[in-house]
Amino acid sequence: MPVEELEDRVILTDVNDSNTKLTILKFGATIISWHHQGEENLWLSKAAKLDGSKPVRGGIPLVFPVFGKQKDPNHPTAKLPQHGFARNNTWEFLGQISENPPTIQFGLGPEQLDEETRLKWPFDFTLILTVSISGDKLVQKIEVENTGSTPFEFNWLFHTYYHVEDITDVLVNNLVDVSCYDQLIAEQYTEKAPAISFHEEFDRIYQNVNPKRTIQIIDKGKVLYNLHRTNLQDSVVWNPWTKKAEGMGDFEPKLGFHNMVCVEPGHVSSMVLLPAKEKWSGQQEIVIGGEIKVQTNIYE
Ligand code: TA6
Repeated sequence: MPVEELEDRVILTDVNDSNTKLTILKFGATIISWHHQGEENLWLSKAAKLDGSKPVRGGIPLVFPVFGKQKDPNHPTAKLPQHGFARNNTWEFLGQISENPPTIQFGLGPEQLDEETRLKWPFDFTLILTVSISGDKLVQKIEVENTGSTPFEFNWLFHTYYHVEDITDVLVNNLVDVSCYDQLIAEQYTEKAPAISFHEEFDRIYQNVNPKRTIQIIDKGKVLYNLHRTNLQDSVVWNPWTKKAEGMGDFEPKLGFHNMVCVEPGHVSSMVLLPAKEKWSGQQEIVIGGEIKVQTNIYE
């Protein structure tokens, strides 16, 4: 059965392989599991709350309308919690829109937010998340509609936690020569590493990454994941390492940072301005395996 709706989650199964499937929690419309031929591709904390008491630690949380905490105290998103409210509310399951690949949708609007959140961010909007699974490919598309009469600004980001064997063997490539903001040292610079490696806490926002670049997550010379982006100009790369992992109560096991890397496409280095009655959309497409592709700025 390609689509199975349970009380708190939906299971989406590949039409050609019952061991290739997604589990999407209605809370946050968070993908908490991606099995490909039985192998899990996402990292989920053993202490992740799946009961709606807090955003899920792991899988693919959705960040809207603000990434991180808004630095401008006068901005309409300034009163919202870190990473906004999309990951922290239950979305409505809208059903299946396509048979092959099996494709489903979830929706979020002001009517699903509590009064406090609506007062903090008093805009009329609709979010429609479209999710599909097919063979070695997972596709997530977000559509943001301003259904009100005043423009609003927002960030969007797919906060993807990839599963890896050991972070110290992992490389993330094709971000060389890209401008980035290093959140750890609050500095802006150009990435000069041909491929990123990890040996300490890592938290960088790569800005305006050419859409022709495929960001690859490579483990011991083998491509694990290829990230293709549509209209998502930025990508955050994050690993909390020891200290940050210890500081997160819902991050378990504490050494689990060895088994995960976040590569998070979005529009976060600036705010998207959405005029009244207009729509914006962005998509991430993740494909498993394939060959290493070395792309440099000759593509720009
Ligand atoms: O995406 C990276 C990041 O912004 C890090 O700075 C860290 O805060 C991470 O998100 C997790 O944030 P969370 O609110 O889920 O603990």
